[in-house]
Amino acid sequence: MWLLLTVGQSQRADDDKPNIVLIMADDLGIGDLGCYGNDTIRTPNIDSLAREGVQLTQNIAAASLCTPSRSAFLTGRYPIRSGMVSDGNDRVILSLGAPVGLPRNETTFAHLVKEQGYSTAIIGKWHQGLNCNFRNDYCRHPSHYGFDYFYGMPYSLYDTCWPDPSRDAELAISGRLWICVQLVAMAALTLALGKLRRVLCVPWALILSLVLFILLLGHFWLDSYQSTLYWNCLLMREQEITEQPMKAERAGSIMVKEAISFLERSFFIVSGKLLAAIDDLGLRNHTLVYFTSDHGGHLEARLGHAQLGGYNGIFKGGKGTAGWEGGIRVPGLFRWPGKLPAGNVIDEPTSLMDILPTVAALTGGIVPQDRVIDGRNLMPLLQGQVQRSEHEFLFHYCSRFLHAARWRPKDSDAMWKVHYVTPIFQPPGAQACYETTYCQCIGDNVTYHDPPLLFDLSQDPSESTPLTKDTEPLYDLVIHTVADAVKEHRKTITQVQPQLGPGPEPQFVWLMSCCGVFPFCFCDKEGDAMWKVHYVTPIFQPPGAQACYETTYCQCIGDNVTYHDPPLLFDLSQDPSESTPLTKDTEPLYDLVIHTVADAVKEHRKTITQVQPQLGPDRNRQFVWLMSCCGVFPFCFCDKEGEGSTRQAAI
Ligand SMILES: [Ca+2]
Repeated sequence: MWLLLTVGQSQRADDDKPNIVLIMADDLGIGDLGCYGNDTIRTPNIDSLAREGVQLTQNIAAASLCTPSRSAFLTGRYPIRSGMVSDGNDRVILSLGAPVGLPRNETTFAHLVKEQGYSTAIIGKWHQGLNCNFRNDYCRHPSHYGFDYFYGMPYSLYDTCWPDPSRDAELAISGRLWICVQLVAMAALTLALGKLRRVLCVPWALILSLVLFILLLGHFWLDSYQSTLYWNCLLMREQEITEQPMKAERAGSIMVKEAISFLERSFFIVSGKLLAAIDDLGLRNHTLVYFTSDHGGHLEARLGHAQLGGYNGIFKGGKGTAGWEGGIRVPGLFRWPGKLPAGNVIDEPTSLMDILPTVAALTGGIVPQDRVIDGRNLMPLLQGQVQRSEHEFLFHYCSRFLHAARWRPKDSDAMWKVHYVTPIFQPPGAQACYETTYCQCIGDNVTYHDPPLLFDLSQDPSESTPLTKDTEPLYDLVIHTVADAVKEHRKTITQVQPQLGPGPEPQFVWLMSCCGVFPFCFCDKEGDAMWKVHYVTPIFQPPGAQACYETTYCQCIGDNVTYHDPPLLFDLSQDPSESTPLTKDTEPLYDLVIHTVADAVKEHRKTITQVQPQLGPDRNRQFVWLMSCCGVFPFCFCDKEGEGSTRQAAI
């Protein structure tokens, strides 16, 4: 699932101020991409960015989970500075009913470029909060953070948002429970009225027990109804909910369409996928494209033995592990033809927080001066003007707890990494935290290291063998230098109110977004129709069958087909099994669709040239002199295969 952050200029860009397209994948592991060494998954479009631009091999997310990583990406600041952390193990916003999110006084890169006259849009996942005091107040909507346009998920794409056959039964039961509640309520009401009017002779105990039964059923119904699926899995366009619950399986394609559509509105593009669309408009040389992921792949996301959550290559850990590279080392690709050298690979440490100052430098935006910005302008490094990253130190937080730090000395090729806290992988022997779904930050599931663990990533990128005083002469120097840097860094941290945790955030039912009349929140305004028009259909036989059993195959013309005038119409997005034809009464677009498709058929027919059919009546005649023969006709028998190859074929 992609997050597409598109920031475009309202007019055709001049050379100095490019259009900017930032693409952030969700949970994509660095090992998932061909340009980072994956040889089983084909990622040609992303690989082309590496080929035509600059590839960062040590691009670091500021956190290993969605909410804080994205906060840091947007603001150029460690999440601890904006309060997008907790005092416990809870690190993401867990519900749209929680009155938390990115504080409004934070400045995002969208704010900066908007001030410079850019049009800005965010398409995809937000996950930075939504409401503050009441339903649909949208106090933390992207529109308050510099984005002119928003389409996507205000929350996230949790497992519960995906169609899950194992949930079908639960959802069906929920629906039936609601019917039961209504039926029993009607029965109780009828009995009570009958008793009061002295028409029925039933004991009050029975009526009372029915009422208790209703309350019980209602409780179960509400319980299932309050699930994430209904309250958190939804799509919005600007400030309107367009789909609740969201249909996750089609959300990805809608996002891409929306991203292109935003470019179209800004640049009059007519067709093509996102990158192709940029090329189509001739904006290739005027557009900076950045590709990254919010953190490493989710190792614990598995179905049986099948890995679902991404691959982090040689790096240890994944989504949720704050210190190990697998959680925080992400792809980093920049393309700006003519301005950035093609095919350049940079092994210096860079951060997702660098985007804000980089974008500011490119657009003339002014980086906020009243707060600490942790990111650095990457342009000198990307353009080859400097060889070294400005990040001598980077700090790796788990929530508000510092787990590790890296040091890139200015005068050596070493890449030191010091771990103060590491998660305990479970079960024993595992390489991830399968028992807790995500690795944790504090408590019994982590190990506190004193002395700290030390690695040199330039020699041991997979952090397999900690260095000691015996194996590394610089051990003491490195440990002390990094400890001093941590101390200095901590002095720059101002205490702010944590937005998250500890413990599950309070969820308020009056904050839950709703596209109908609460609690009946269902809508689908996406209009992602897939029309299908049938002019001729085969007649299934025998009557009542669902195939052509009497003719072996269904036929094309003649008595065994039905000619439809008017044609049959279905919307496959709503009725994929083509069970109920739409009519003028049931589908307002009926005429429009029928005529549009008829026109398309007419145009298509114009492209068909009459040629002699190869098949069909009389064409399938058989001539004995055309029959192949391995012997002397008509004695055509042979077997030159041998048993071995037969056996092989059987395998
Ligand atoms: Ca994520």
